[in-house]
Amino acid sequence: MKIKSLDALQIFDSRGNPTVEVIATLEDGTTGHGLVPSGASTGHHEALELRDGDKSRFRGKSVFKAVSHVTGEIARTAIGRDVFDQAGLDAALIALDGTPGKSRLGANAILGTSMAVAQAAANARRVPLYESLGGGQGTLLPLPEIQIFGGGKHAQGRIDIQDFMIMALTAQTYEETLEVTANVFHAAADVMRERGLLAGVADEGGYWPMFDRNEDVFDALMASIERAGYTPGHEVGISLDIAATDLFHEGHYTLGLEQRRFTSEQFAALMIEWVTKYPIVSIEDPMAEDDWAGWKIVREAIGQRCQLIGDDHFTTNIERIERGIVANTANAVLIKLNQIGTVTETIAAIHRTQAAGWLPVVSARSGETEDAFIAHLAVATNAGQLKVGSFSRSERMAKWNEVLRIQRLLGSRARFIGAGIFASAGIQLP
Ligand code: 2PG
Ligand code: MG
Repeated sequence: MKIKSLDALQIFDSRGNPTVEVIATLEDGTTGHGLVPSGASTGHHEALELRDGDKSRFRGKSVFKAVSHVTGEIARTAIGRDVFDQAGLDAALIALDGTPGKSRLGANAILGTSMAVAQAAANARRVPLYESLGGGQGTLLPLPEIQIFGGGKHAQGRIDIQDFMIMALTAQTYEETLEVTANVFHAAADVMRERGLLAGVADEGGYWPMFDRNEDVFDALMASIERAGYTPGHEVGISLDIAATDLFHEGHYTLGLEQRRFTSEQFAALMIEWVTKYPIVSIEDPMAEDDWAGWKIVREAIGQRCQLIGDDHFTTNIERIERGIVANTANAVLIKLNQIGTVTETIAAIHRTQAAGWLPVVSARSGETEDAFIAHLAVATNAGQLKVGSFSRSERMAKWNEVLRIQRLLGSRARFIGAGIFASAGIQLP
């Protein structure tokens, strides 16, 4: 089955910023859409998101050039190719671009095409996307990591730490993880209201962080977990994304809210102290992207008892993941399609992570769309974990809900191991 045409348009993400949608049409009329997400706390090693930079239009953020690359050069390369040869198409797009960071055509143009073709292939096979992407091997429903408070760049720097999330540790089913989360999410609103701190939500749907100190969030989070009827550290664990790259300037880490400054060793010590003090089961980007020595300190101290996820540290880039595996800097990898820019490279990054005995965590971006591709990607690859932001706003709920639908489609083939995924990477939660 051949690709007959590619079309593209500028659409808008959950922050109201322009992004790319690609529509692939096959010779029998089957179509597939690819909607590209966009980050705010981006790593320097990510593939390039091409924006026009014309300040008179969409504050410089329009993506008309990327759109025209899809309908021009990219279409000429893709048309006539076999829709089922995703690897061949993605390799051809990488070669056509010719730069290491997909900066000529734009990773948004390339990824939109790659996703649209993957979806068209599933539609042509008349199977769900997870089935098509995973060759029928994907059956594991993910354990969600769900945000309760959003900070950092997703809350205009109101507090320094970016994501305060929960994980339902004793849930026996995917539905139960959502029930636990819904209870904690709504209890958190009650707690914030009573404290006079309720002020809407941040970019990913978690509560706006009206706190005086970063550590005050732990108190509010534990109170919310307890209010919902659970014991922190037993039914519900805390998960953080420090997004430490954003806190690292000129060789030092800074918590601006408290006007505290740290060396790498001191900041690593703070991360280790928090894991000792609070029921934290997972930390993403505890150290800045290129602070390999800092990562090693944290990994050696707490890597046996806590998931340590590299996001900016790895940028879904297999070369950086390889280097991390050799240096033993983490035990998990955040997986974001648009950090690397093709479906094939993303799946290869997941497989490399799994082959090392590490854990992949499939993730949304802070700027999202209504597309639920990542829910299928998580199941297709048996990744075991999914991070989509909070438990409000439809661009987030679209993904959580899609997993429910996938579960229905899988029927008795669906598997759920929940927090059992940690043990599979040798992580023993205390
Ligand atoms: C992250 C993501 C999602 P962004 O840091 O993990 O929370 O944020 O998309 O802004 O990089
Ligand atoms: Mg992150």
